[in-house]
Amino acid sequence: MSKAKLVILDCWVSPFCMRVKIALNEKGLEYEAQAEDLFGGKSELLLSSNPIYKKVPVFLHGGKPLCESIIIVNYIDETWSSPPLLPPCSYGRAQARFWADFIDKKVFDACGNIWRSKGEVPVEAKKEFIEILKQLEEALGDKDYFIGTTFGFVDIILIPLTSWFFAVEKIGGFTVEAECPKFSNWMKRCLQRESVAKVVPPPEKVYEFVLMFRKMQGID
Ligand code: GS8
Repeated sequence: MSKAKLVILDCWVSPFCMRVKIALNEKGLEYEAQAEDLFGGKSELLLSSNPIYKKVPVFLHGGKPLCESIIIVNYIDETWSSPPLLPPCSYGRAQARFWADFIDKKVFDACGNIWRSKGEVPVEAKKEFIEILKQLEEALGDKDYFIGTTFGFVDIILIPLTSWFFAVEKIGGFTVEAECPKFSNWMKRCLQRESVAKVVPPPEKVYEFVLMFRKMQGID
């Protein structure tokens, strides 16, 4: 096992950074989270470690940078094998990666189409968001977690995004619990885990951030 220093270039409200921190917590690893000021000015370290996208998270393993949250979580799982986040068989791993990719392509943008909207939230935006959650709910089925019986890769990729759902619900005028009760129960189950609870901010704080961001962008 490697003992090199672990650093994450972080932003508390970023669901992508939360993924990396949850994965590190699941592995029981010590790390340093260095807060980036994404509005005021990014650090030289961020700009030099992620010159392509200039985004957080960046994960530095003994000073060597890695970018893109899903790639980082995969790397963490490969480097520190216990407990495993991905299933043991290649078919299970491929399924987990399919859902992680689906979540990345769909959920954040669908949230944004609601919380960024000016005036009345378009009915189609709400419909699309609920539709995506229903697809995820179907994939979850009667299981406690997405792939397998234990909390793992897909749960880590998805749960941070739900910290923005309260803001989405307030602005969109609906509740996830009423629309997707099984999904909502999965959320509650995951949020009780220590690795997650330590990292995911209170939804009201994210809502305040969203309201501030809307003002900054001239939406309100
Ligand atoms: C997304 C990272 C990202 O959007 C990943 O790591 O999975 N696909 C990437 N990071 C945002 C903060 S969260 O919205 C960011 O760093 N934004 C700063 C910027 O765009 O300048």
